[in-house]
Amino acid sequence: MLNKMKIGIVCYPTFGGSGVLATELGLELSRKGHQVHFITYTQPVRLELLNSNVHFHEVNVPNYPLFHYQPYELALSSKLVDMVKAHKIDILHVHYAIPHAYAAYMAKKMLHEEGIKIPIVTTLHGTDITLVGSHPFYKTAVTFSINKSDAVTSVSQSLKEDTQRLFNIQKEIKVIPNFIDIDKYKNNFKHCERDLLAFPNERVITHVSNFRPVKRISDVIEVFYRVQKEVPSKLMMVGEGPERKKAEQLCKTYGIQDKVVFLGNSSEVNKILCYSDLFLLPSKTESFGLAALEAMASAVPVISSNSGGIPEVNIEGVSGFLSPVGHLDDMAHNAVKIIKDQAVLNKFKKAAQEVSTKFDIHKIVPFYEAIYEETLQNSISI
Ligand code: GMT
Repeated sequence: MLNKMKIGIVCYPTFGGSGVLATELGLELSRKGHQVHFITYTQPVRLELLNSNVHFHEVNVPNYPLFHYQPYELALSSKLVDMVKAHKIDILHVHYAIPHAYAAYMAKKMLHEEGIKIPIVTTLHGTDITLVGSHPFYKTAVTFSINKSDAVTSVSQSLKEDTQRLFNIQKEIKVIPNFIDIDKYKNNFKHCERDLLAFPNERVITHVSNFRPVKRISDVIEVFYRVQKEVPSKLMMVGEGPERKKAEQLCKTYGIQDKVVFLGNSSEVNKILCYSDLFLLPSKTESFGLAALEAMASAVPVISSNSGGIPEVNIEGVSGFLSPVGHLDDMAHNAVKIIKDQAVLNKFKKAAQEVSTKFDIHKIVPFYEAIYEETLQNSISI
């Protein structure tokens, strides 16, 4: 029987995968009876249910003309100290190393001065390691704060290996894969308005991301352009980000703007996935690919690149197909193979959903609880 804990969660509250994962984790922990405190600069997007076990504490960074850069780490570490003391938080779980692990370590040191012990669990999500964290401007501080965490987890084996390759890490890194609440994605939208978006003879292809260069948004359009020439289809582009304009322009260049719908950020991703036949994720790198897992849980097969941790989620020939980054003809060929024949599509849909059950919230969250328990035990005995 696990003890009920008071857990502080620090994350990016936006539409990114790490924030979504952290929020879903906090909500599930609260349902299991733990008291969860989200400490972040705005209320996380998926945090809708404030209840007696879920609390949100906003980090404010006051503007001051002298500052060219606002010192968020400073405000966050002060807030962490105050919240740990005010709510007697047992453990801090920080998602995304930069700057959360660093700010948490500062808070830990400040609390130590007052005789308060607070262990820190850091979860590495991907870009904090592969894209941003390994930049020479950040690397020293990122290495330091990972090594100073009491426990470190990564969302895939691939990310663990990347971290060990790119940084001098002495700490053990435990792999705890991302998860989703499978029940939320079981098709409850049988009568969804598919007809509003596509004709009955058309397939619906979907992409969901933050439209950053790492997602290779133009590859999504390129693959779709090839596919729709062979199978009548519509493309749903869900999300916002710097590559959106370029993608819209590419659609115009190809004359397919009437077949591609840019939906912006949506809080109804599961509804959109419910009427999708195929999901595209051609990313340059992806530590896990939470968006692909959400698609699979909705019985949507995935055409993806084979980079990073994606092969740990999307299983070749079962839940979809994987190609080397930028192999657009191969991706399009595989996509057509899945969607052109209803029987084949049905087989992939079923298999994708089956694979996704491995990552169900009820199977994965106990691993985090075990890490908290173990970390707390170790910190008491030190
Ligand atoms: O995908 C992004 O660019 C956002 C980023 C984030 O931190 O929110 O996502 C990363 O973390 C997700 C949750 O663990 C993973 O599913 C994504 O694969 C990972 N993104 C990359 O590695 C590019």
